[in-house]
Amino acid sequence: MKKLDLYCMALQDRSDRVRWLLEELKIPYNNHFLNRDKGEMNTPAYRLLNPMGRVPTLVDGDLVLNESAAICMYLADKYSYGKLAPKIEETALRAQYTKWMIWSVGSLECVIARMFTHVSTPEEKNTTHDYVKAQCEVLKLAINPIISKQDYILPSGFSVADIMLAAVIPGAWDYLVKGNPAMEAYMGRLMKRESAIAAKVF
Ligand SMILES: N[C@@H](CCC(=O)N[C@@H](CS)C(=O)NCC(=O)O)C(=O)O
Repeated sequence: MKKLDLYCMALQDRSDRVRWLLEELKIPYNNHFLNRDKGEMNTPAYRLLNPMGRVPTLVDGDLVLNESAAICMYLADKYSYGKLAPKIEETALRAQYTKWMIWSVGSLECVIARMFTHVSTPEEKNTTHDYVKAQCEVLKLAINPIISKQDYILPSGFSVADIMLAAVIPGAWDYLVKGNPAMEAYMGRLMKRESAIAAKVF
């Protein structure tokens, strides 16, 4: 099989979940590390792959894809359909899966990311952390009841939705995981996976 190409800045940016999934699927791939400070994400050649000059970008033959959640959905459908991604015909399960994939970036990561972007003064940092902490209490209302009663986010077992969640959750470890036994156990299970270790996600 021809190697896939994964563009990133480092192992622990938003390419982490894609790399973890590639390891789970045992798909051969090349990591292409781009140095933002040297302008490598701003070259005409890279802007053709990602017009925003961001990472990750996956190239699989003729397909060029951005957005980490979309890349993971694509890979799971193409290389692990019905295993790491529920089939379309499993309508209710697929709906839950899609919901968690979108939730991981659209509800969770966008909140956590504020701790990197909205912290330019000590006052702003305090306000941001208070906001993220409060939001995490709301986010826990969605996830905690589920991981308290089952090992993985879908009742069918481990899926790429767990990869997305486990890659994003540590960004707010103190607010989501610390002192939360269900989440500690959930993260413990996922952090032990050989593929996560091979991909150096944590
Ligand atoms: N929603 C996108 C976010 C992509 C993103 O913002 N990536 C960061 C690295 S983790 C980036 O490329 N930052 C460089 C920049 O914004 O200049 C995804 O999940 O792929």
